[in-house]
Amino acid sequence: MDQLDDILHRDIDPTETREWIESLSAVINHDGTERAHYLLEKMVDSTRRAGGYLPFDPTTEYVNTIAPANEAKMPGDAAMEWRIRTLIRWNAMAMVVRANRKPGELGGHIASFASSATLYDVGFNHFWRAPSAEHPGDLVLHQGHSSPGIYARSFMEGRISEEQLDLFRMEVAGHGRGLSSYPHPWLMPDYWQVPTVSMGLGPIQAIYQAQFWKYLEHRGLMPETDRKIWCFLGDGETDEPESLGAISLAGREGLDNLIFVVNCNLQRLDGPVRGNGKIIQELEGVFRGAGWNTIKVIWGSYWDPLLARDTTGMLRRLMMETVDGEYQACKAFGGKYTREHFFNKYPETAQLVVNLSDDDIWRLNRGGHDPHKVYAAYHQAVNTKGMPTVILAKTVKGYGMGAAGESQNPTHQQKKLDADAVKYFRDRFNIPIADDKLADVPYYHPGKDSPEVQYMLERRRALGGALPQRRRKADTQLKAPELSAFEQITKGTGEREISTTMALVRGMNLLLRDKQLGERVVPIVADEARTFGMEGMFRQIGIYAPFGQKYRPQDADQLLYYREDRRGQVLQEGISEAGGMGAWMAAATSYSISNVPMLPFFIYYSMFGFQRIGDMCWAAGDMRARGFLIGGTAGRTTLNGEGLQHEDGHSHLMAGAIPNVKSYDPTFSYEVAVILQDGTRRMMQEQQDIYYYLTVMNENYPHPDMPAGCEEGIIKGMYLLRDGGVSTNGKGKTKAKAPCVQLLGSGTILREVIAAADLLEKDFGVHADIWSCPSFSELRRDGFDTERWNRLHPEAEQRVPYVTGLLQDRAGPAIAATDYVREFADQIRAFMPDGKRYTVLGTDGFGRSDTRAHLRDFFEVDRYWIAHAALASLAKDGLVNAKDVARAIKEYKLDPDKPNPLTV
Ligand SMILES: Cc1ncc(C[n+]2csc(CCOP(=O)(O)OP(=O)(O)O)c2C)c(N)n1
Ligand SMILES: [Mg+2]
Repeated sequence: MDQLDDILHRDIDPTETREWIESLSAVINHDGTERAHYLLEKMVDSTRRAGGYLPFDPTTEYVNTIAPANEAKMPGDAAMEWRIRTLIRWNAMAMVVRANRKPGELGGHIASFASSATLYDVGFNHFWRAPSAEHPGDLVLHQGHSSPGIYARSFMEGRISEEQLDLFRMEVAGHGRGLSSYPHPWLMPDYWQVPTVSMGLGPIQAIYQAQFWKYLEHRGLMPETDRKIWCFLGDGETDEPESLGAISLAGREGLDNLIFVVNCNLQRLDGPVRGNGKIIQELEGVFRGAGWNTIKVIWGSYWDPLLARDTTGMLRRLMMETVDGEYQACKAFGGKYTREHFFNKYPETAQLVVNLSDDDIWRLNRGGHDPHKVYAAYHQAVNTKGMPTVILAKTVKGYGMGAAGESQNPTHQQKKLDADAVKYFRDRFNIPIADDKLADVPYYHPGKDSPEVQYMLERRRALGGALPQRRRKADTQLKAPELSAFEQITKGTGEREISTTMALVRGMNLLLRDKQLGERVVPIVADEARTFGMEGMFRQIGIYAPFGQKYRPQDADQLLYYREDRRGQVLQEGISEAGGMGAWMAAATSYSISNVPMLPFFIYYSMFGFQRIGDMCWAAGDMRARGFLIGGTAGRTTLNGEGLQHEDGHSHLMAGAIPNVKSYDPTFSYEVAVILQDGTRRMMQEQQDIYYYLTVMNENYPHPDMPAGCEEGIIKGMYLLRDGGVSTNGKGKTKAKAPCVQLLGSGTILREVIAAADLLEKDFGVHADIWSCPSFSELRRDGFDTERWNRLHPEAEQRVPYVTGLLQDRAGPAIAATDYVREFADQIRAFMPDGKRYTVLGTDGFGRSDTRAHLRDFFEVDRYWIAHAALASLAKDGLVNAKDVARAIKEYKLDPDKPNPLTV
């Protein structure tokens, strides 16, 4: 590498070099840059053919991509915008400092927005359109911890009051008027659109939002416009795999509706991002390689004359050689230091600044702080066709904070400025607040009639209105089909065996045939459509391919061939669950972001959902996504051969932790139908901000007809599937003489429960009621809610939790078994009627590959283990003898010395 560097940077014949450059300039002047490019490519090719080794170099010089002569000129009043920006800077700082002078450790960030204020300002003043009658609006994803700057602008615009600024991070005390720490649509549903603060989730979402917009346009569901998605991210944030992991998709699909702005302040939380390298160069290489238009905004206008005078190329060389750690030090230590440690490295560069004072050197600004440079970059970005754009803007972390934080390693967490630091800030930005008022760090508002505010408002009016703003509901309300439309899956299958996955896919197909909803259904897969029997959709509705199908598919002669289409409806995201989830989130929030409600289904291996992309699932709840997540091949023993990494036994616990997720583990096809219908009604028709998680399985078995009147129980999470005739009239007394049990189950293990009931009856004369429990999680929510209400209303008539109500007149202990860990079914323990013993079986432990029968024996959830657990429970209640339990162990060949599956 060093040798190569040497060859590239050593000039053995500067005269010859100059001649070549001059020839090239002549070509550019005469025939334009494209001709020059063509000639260069030819020359590179000839050199290669002559045997020359020309390594791929994805980076360009460490200077601005747009030469000064090619910069679009910023319209408007730059001095006025500077003034507005200083006031926003001040108020953003003040809200954090004031919050942290109160008791309560509220936190907040100053340094991040300080570095990106200009990047936001230019966008707000000149580029970002709000939704209006004329335009559907752009989407801006803000860096989460820059939120104070966004609030400060809204304050200036009169959208947020001073009282609210003082309620920053005080959302409980604020009673709905508080300002959330970061962008959270859940907490500020009229304001924030996309949660971004979990690093990496902003960028990946932006990419899939952009893809989804093209999808909507190509499918004719949204008119083609010049709408853009602007995603702001930190340079440190690019280390997250989610930030860069999907950029090649954006390049491949030519997402020219997408603009990334990477705020390259060279620092993250602990220290420099690439102290020993240059993050901007690294990112340039990565993005260019992925097919992005890459615009570096490194140097501000004050550098232009210096660069123009750099005839020896030594300044450029110095710029390239200097690492980020050193650049950071220059901004931390000032002009004198910069002269000594930077410019004085070479006589040629020292000479360039000989006439500049140290203060002048200090004022040599970075590109991201120069609105003119930023404007030129944005202008080029919005006019770029056929590819996404990334703007790599070099900034200073803690810009304007002086000794309190500017370019200091710990600046990220600086939130308690002392009197000197506040005074410095005021002086630095000329804020008209008198010395004797400074102690309180008061907000500054110039008045709604002031030229500053009038200017801001005029700019926003011209761009369609205020931002950020979020739409709560789509204008179109889509009607869900009645349950009768799902007759194909509410009717039993007779002898025929199918899986719940097949039932689900049939249900989706029924929705696809719905006149109004059909085109709104978005099936999303991450290279597993065949796994779930969805390949029929390839042909039927096509796979979305932005450029159509340019080849004859291998299986073209088959009925269900692999059909790609510009108007295709299936989103095939390849092997990327994060991608599938990103696409799902885009579709699931389309009602809000584009006023186009869609009904997405993302179907994936359940193990690779909430566990692998759980933070996106959480963000989806925050952003009020609406749609179905389908955990396929679910169940630790039902997915059998795939083993430890595939067999899911805990996704329901994770789903249940997200407040607005409704999760279900159905057993029978009619249960799937009821959940699908109810979910569609609630999300599409009533526009409730909830989403669904369903596990479906790949075990085939016959499905019965839907029993009358079970719908409500399915939705609430539990209903009586088979009445064993053991209900009591009085409390705790059974009419039947024989011992009785209550058996509960969900998913495929419910079938083992049913078989266990038969064994108990046949072998031990024990009667059983059988309960199907499609949602232990919903039961738990109801139970705790009721319990809480009762506690708070001690004198009112006490309410009965749903589970309690169902079981209180039923005799015998309760036993539950599922294909998930014990905690899953254990969630309802607190709501067992008084005195009712509750035993839970589950699949705690690492999965492994084997047959279903072996696995269910191993995890102790098959019919024999369930029957045995029922007998053991009855014995504890004194309703059978220990001998009966021992007989079960013997007859069912259960090994008492078998190790606990949790431990092996
Ligand atoms: C997934 C995740 N990990 C860690 C954090 C904590 N965190 C918040 S901001 C930050 C540093 C951000 O640095 P950078 O992306 O460079 O942004 P800057 O503030 O410098 O603009 C960290 C580590 C987080 N928010 N999300
Ligand atoms: Mg940073």
